[in-house]
Amino acid sequence: MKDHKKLTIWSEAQALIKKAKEEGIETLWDRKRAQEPHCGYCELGLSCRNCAMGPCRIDPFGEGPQKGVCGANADIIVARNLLRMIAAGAASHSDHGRDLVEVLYKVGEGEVSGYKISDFEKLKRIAQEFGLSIEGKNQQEIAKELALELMEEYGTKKHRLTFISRVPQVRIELWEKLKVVPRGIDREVTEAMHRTHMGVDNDYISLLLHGVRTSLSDGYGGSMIATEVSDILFGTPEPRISSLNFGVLKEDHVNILIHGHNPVVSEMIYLAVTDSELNELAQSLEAKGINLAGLCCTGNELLMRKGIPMAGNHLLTELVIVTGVVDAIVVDYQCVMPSLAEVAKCYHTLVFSTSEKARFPGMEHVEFTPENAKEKAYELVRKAVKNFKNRIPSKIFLPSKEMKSMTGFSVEAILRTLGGSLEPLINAIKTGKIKGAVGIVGCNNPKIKQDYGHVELAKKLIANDILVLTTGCANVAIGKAGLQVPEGKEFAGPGLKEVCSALGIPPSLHVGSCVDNSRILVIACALAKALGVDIKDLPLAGAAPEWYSEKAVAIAFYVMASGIFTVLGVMPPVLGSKNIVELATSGLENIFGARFAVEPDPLKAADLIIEHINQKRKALGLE
Ligand code: BF8
Ligand code: SF4
Repeated sequence: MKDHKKLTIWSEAQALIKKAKEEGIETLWDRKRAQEPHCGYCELGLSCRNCAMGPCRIDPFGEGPQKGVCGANADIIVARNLLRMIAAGAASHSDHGRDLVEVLYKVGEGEVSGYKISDFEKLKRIAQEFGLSIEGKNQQEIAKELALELMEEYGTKKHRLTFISRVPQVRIELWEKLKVVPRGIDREVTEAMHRTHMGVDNDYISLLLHGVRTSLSDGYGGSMIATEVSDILFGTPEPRISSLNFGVLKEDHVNILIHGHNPVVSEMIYLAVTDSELNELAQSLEAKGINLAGLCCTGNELLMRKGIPMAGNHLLTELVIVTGVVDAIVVDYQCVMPSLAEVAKCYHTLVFSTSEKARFPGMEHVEFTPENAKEKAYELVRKAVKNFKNRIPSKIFLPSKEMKSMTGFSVEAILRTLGGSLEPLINAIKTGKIKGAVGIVGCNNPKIKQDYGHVELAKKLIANDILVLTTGCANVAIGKAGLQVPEGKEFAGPGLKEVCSALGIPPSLHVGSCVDNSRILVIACALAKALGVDIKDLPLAGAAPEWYSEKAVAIAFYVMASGIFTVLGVMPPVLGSKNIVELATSGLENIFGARFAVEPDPLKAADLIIEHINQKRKALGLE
């Protein structure tokens, strides 16, 4: 059976899976097969190990136990598990944001070399948004004061997070009524862990409302901080063309991959890779130069700001090593499979971990701090260059296909493209040239043929004149399908095609990494404010066709709570509670003006979204 063809839509990836198999390399697809069937209780959300009276499980068929030892029923257990997923996701995005805030503080203190303020205008703008006076203050002073304000967003002193003010007033009032306005980022995450301890919150609705509050502390807190501070430190992205796929690796160059999420590490590696002395060293070892490429979200960060190409998304991170031409991978944290070092052992690839909080067996740990990051980056790049000579020629196989992709659509860049205001976009929506907009976000999950969900959903939406915005791993998929270059307009319906031609933009816009979903929130808020309506009234939707991570659950919740219909391609572990399924797929509509749907078939998911957008247009009087 040619089953490698069923695992991913890309022929180059299929060829590498085949090569891995021939070379005896185990991949995530092999391990997934070994795990099947997955535990049914866990899939339904019906297992609990929150205390040592358990673990407990609820029998979904009603024959076995219906309560845990403490008396928790299916609703309570499913809700607690879901809240813990949201808390973990919000914590991950937000702790990443905190690492950036600490760098900003140290730049303000003048303690770090390598890092600097790249967008002073944005620094001033955000400082003013926080009520700071900038009069007569220099860059460093403002950076330090803003960093201290941002640290306070994580605390417990505030009535509500500062960026909540970006939200339309009607939505804030709704959140206030429901008591879901986030007060402090760490506070909501901590409270989520408290509420889910045995004997605390045992009302599934109250648990899920806190889930909403925790997710909002991510979307309008940790993630938004991560985006804004990354822009201040490393530059606000602008549209540019770069490339995607395994073909961005170069056989005659030293290839270094950066993987993870935080630009604090990858920006320093970028700095080292552009150093002339290290490039001369590479040439002296018969390489033509040093080639840097990205994986996952830290790749998206460098792609957005520096045009550094992307070798692949989540499920391709093992396969990229199988090419035999990767001289080093530098990882920070999140979505880094612990298997990478195992795969690397079979080739000459060096794998380095860099974060104090993310260790991996078999990786060499070179710890980065804001103070030593530049020096450590040079050290790692030097090691990678010297490793070029250790390549094993018989193991090299590099599928050379490379796809062009346009990137860099920050909110600022979108506004500039539109000529300074949202008016042209609003007009295009009003006239129906653009029917609506959909964020396609999130991961890969081996439960879905890799990238099939992303690509088919995006194609059908743009063919129906719906503008697509992408973040995270969805971006690589949709970019490789040719939809993120201006020529991609050929796939678009006539109205969207006309708009793309006039503006010179693709029908699907890359807005960044997963924390950059906050950019989509900013646009949605600004559109609603400009039209004088709530976000729920806009012809918008969100989709995560191949999500896998707890971060994606947090994202799904803050998108829904913002009033945006959200379609998931993979079932979350909730089917064990009829009440929660009913609430998520219909009851929420009456509370937040938005709900969830789960639809693994991307073509059917597109139909749900098109229907939803048509309804919203009708309600706005825009048929
Ligand atoms: O934050 S999309 S697999 S890389 S979780 Fe991970 Fe999912 Fe990719 Fe980025 Ni986001
Ligand atoms: Fe069992 Fe309750 Fe403990 Fe969970 S919290 S493991 S349901 S006793």
